[in-house]
Amino acid sequence: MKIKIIADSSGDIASLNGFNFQSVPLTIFTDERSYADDKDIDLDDMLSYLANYNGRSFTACPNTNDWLEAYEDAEELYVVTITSGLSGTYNSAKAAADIYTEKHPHAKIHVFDSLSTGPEMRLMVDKIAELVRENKPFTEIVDAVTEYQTHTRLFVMLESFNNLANNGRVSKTVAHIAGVLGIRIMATASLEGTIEINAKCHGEKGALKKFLSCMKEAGYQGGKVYISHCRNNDFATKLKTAILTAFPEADVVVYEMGGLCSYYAEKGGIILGCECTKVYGTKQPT
Ligand code: X90
Repeated sequence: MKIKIIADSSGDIASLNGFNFQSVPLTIFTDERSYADDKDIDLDDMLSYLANYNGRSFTACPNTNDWLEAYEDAEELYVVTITSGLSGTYNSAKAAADIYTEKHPHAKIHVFDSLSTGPEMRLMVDKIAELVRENKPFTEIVDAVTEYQTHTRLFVMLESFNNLANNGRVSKTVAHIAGVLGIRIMATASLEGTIEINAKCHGEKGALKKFLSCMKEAGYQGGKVYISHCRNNDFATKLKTAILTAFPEADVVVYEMGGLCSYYAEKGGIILGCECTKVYGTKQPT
């Protein structure tokens, strides 16, 4: 069996040790330029260009052909996408999966709608890898990962919501509040995979406290945590330390966001995905 694990580029996974893994890029556009969110993206260039660009900017999901190229040749495929609540990525991956199984009737393919993004997608991909490594059968892996999704959460702290608001992913009111000096807004991925505003907080200390209290409320008890940041290693590292102080056995990894997440989370943005003991809804669209 040729097994392949695939995620779109919002998952910020470059490679997966020992696995046939591929990241399928989304693209960031202005009317003048485009940046494919692949391993060659120049983030410094993109961020400084966007900071000085006054026109409109937007993003696009991979198309069916991009997915089909990634599926090519594999017989057992696990695909993880950014939330269908904010992006067409899941639908294009699904459409490609239907075409693929028609052409290759013996292939097994499952597309997981993460109902989330970034760090929470990483947790899901790790779980898939773990189960594949254990030689678990396809349906068992699909069921276990679907269940695992109900035990993971995403928390986000952004200093600006301008790109999200300008692209209709949150209301202009949210962007306005976030624009007030010193105010940071904490949000979470809702059960429908949209952005749900949780709280406003002031300053760095307030923000650290809020992350910890949100995690504890979700039943975090010291499992895996991924923290991604856009040019904010300082806060991400402090957050890691705060988590390790409260939960010394925690497994916390900090990393830099790629293009898509950086575009929407903007400079200073922090996205945290963690394992939780409490169940968070059913997490699958009906
Ligand atoms: O299809 C496309 O063009 C991509 C659209 C993606 C829009 C949202 C990306 C969000 C990235 C910032 C906040 C994370 C909260 C996610 C909650 C589900 C990261």
